[in-house]
Amino acid sequence: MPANLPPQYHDAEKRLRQAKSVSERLEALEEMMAIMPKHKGTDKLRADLRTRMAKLNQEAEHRAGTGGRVDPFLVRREGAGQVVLAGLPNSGKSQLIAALTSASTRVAEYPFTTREPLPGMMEFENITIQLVDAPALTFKEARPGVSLLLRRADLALIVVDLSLDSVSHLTQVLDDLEKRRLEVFTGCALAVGTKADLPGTADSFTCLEAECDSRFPVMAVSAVSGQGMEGLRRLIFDSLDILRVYTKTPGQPADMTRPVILSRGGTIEEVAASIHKDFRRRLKYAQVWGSGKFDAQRVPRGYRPQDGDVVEFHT
Ligand SMILES: Nc1nc2c(ncn2[C@@H]2O[C@H](COP(=O)(O)OP(=O)(O)OP(=O)(O)O)[C@@H](O)[C@H]2O)c(=O)[nH]1
Ligand SMILES: [Mg+2]
Repeated sequence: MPANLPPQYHDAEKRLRQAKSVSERLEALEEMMAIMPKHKGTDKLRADLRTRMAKLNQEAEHRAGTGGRVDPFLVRREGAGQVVLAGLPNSGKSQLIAALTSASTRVAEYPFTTREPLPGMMEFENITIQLVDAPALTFKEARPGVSLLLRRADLALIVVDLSLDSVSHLTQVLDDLEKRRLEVFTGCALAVGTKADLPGTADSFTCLEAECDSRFPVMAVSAVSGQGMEGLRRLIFDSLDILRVYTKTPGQPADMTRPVILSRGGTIEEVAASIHKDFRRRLKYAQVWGSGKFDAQRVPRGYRPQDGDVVEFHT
C-alpha cells in the first residue's frame, strides 16, 4: 500500500467497510478510484478497484436478471443518454419528470417526497433520453446512492426553484456537489430554473443567469404552464453532446427511424463497430450524405459525421 494516499482515500475506504448496500459499496469504490493518483505505483491498486467494481456490477445485474431485490440506486441505462436531476427538496424535480416523461412520480408540497430514484423516458424527435428523478441532495438516507447516480450520469440537471432565492439555492447545490467530489459535473451539467409561472420569478432568473455565467447553460421553465419545456428537451439533447447517424445498405433507402447514437467527435469506425464487432475490421470505406462536401462523398474510417448524416458502409 503506497503511503502517500490522501486522507480522503482512507475515509472512503472506511465507508466501504461500513457500507450496507451495493450502491453504497460502489460509491465508495468509485470515490477511491477518483482520489487515487494515476501513476505506475498505483497501477495494481487501481486494477484491483476496477475488478471489485466489476464484480459488484455483475452481482447486481445477476440479481436483476433473476428477479431478486435490486438496489434502487442502480438504475439501468436506457435510450440515448442518462440525465439525473439534482436539487434541493421541493424545487420541482418530480414535477419536471412528470411533465417530460410518462413516469408516474409523486409530486407534493412537502419536502423529501422522493426517497428513491425513478427513471422515465423523455422523447426528443426520433430518440428517447432517460431522465432520472432523484431524492433531494439534502436527503441524508439517500446520500451515497445519489452520489453514485450522479457520478454515472451523462449529464446532471441542476434544478433551482425560481420562486425562492435562486442564487443561494444554486450555491447550496454546487457546494453539495463539491463535497461529494462531483465538481467534474460542472463540465457536463445544465441548470434549470423552475416555477417560472409564479410572480417575481423573472428577476430571480436574471440573477441565476448571471451566476451561472459561462459555467453551464441555464433556462427558465414552468412544468405547470409549459413555458420553456420544448426548449428544455432540445437543451438536454444538445448538452448530451451526442449525434444521430442513419445507416443505409447499398442500393436501399436509409432507415431514418432508428439512428445510431454517437458521441460528438465520434468516427465512422465507431458507428460500424456499434452495428457489429466484425464490421469495424472489415470496413474499407464509407459514403456520407449530409455533412460531406457533396452527396455520397467517399470518406475514410476516421471521418467524423454530424447529427443527421446518412452513412453507407462498404466492406
Ligand atoms: N407553480 C408551480 N409549482 C410547481 C412547479 N413545479 C413544481 N411545483 C410545486 O412545487 C412543489 C414541489 O414539487 P416536487 O416536484 O414534488 O419537488 P421535488 O423537487 O421533487 O421535491 P422532493 O422530492 O421533496 O425533493 C409541489 O407543490 C409542486 O406542485 C411549477 O412549475 N410551477
Ligand atoms: Mg420529488
